[in-house]
Amino acid sequence: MDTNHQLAAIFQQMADVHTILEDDRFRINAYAKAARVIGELPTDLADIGAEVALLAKVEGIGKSTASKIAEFLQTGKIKAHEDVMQRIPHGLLDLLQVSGLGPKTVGLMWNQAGIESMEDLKEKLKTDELTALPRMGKKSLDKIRKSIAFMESTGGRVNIGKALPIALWFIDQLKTLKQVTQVQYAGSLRRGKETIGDLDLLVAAREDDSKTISDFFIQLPVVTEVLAQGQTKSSVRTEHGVQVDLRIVDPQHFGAALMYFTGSKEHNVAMRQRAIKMGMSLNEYALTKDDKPIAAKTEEDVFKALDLQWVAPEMREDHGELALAENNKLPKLVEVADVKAELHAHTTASDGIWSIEQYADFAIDLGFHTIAITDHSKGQAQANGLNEQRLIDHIEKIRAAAKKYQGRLTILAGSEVDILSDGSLDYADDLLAQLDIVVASPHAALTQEPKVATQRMLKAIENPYVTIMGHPTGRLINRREGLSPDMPKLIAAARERGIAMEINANHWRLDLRDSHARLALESGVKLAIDTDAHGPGDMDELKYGILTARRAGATAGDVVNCMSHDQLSNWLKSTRP
Ligand code: DGT
Ligand code: CA
Ligand code: CA
Ligand code: ZN
Repeated sequence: MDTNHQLAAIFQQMADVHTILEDDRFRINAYAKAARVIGELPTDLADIGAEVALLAKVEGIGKSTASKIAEFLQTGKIKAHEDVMQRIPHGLLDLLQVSGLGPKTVGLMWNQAGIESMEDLKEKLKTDELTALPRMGKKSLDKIRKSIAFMESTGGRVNIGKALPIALWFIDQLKTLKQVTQVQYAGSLRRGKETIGDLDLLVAAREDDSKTISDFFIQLPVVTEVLAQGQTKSSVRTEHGVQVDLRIVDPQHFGAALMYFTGSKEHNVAMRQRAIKMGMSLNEYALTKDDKPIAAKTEEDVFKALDLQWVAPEMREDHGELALAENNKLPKLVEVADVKAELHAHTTASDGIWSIEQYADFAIDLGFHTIAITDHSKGQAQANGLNEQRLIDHIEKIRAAAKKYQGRLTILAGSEVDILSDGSLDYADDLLAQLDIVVASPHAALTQEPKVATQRMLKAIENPYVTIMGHPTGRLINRREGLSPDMPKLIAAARERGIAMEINANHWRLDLRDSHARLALESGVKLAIDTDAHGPGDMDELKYGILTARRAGATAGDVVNCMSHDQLSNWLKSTRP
């Protein structure tokens, strides 16, 4: 985890814990603001260094926050944080993970009902006694019960957006050892799955050095528990609650080991069967024939010796990838570098923290030709959604910015229009007609019955001004189940209309999920991969959307964001009356 993320998490935790303790609002707001500002910062605070005066120059960071940051950069801790953590039972932190449970409510539960842990809460939820708490009705209790049941059904898997930075941090640490010649993450993370059971790291090194390496690994500061330490395999648990497995292999076997530990298990089984059919045998050390090694050093060598194209990790799920690889028919999967347009971004007009110009400059830096500004519609009052008059004014502003950037970047006037619970859109058609692009997404009524949800989405897709169906289930990974509409029906309707379906790249959403995106592609529906950016940092999320698209087998040709400028503008026109 990089420094900014660590610090943002610490400040957020201080804000939450002070809220639980009902401490003064002023301090809570200051910590919450610090968390927000640091989380969105484009520069790495570690690069600025532990100098209070310099840190305080960063916009949005005051003196007192700056001195805490300096303390963290010097010591790896913040005393005020450690002190406040002593004042609550740590079990309360688990409760904050429950969707629908904020720090205020957790504080009430602790003070007035003596709840100190998830176990306590579950016990109390067996009856309705918690309705005695202020603002806690039977409906709220049901929501909390549902959230807990959903969390438990996820089996402790970690979101990829949390797992990837942790893996990269470990890799950076391991790279500092001169004994390590190669290091790579494997497992479900390398396959780009939306959640990760545990992290699998693979290091190439001489056998003599493995003790030095595993000693270093288990003593890293984020390690809270050592689950196993052996000659070639060690396992630890980290302060983020993630298990990390480290395997140390001989450089000569690195490719075979990487292939094995990347999985999936099902893909490995198919590979082994193929090897056997060809009179060979495959394990985590090598591909061999009559006990003589044929290939082991790189994955490419092993695939080649089995008469296969190299299969991208995201496709290794035994979904027919070997048949494609055998016939040289694997798709050339889309990459982050193929993306030339962002079509879903929120500015300060609604709930974003960047202006139109800030997005435009950033898009130019990324080498994009187009960006669409799509603020929230009026139904999203909590996100400061725009009413009709504000949208009309905003369109004017966007047009003015577009003029200013003419020749360098196309700026499209758009909206993320709320799909209301009955499927009608939040603006009338004559207003939608003034926009270049319309992303229609559900934000509320996300517990509807599947049949009702299907009708709702179908009605939205039929609106002639919709260009992209945004995050159609509204799920939040590990947090909210969202809608379960009949996806084949939505996809058929989207195809009929010629509109795109979004893979929202935000790591909490990834909606369309991999399997839905695959269905869309199979029906010839184009994908849009957008970050739903609200400010700096958010556009880094693109990689998660790309991984999801790759898992679905998408090529650049399947993704509207990868079209050339003219293709995109023609496609947009083709979707509208
Ligand atoms: P996860 O951690 O649940 O998100 O999923 P993976 O795929 O990372 O699974 P993990 O960590 O249990 O094992 C990493 C890889 O090692 C797995 O993808 C394939 C390989 N592997 C582990 N156990 C077996 C096994 O019993 N048979 C085979 N063929 N491969 C295995
Ligand atoms: Ca794993
Ligand atoms: Ca593992
Ligand atoms: Zn949005």
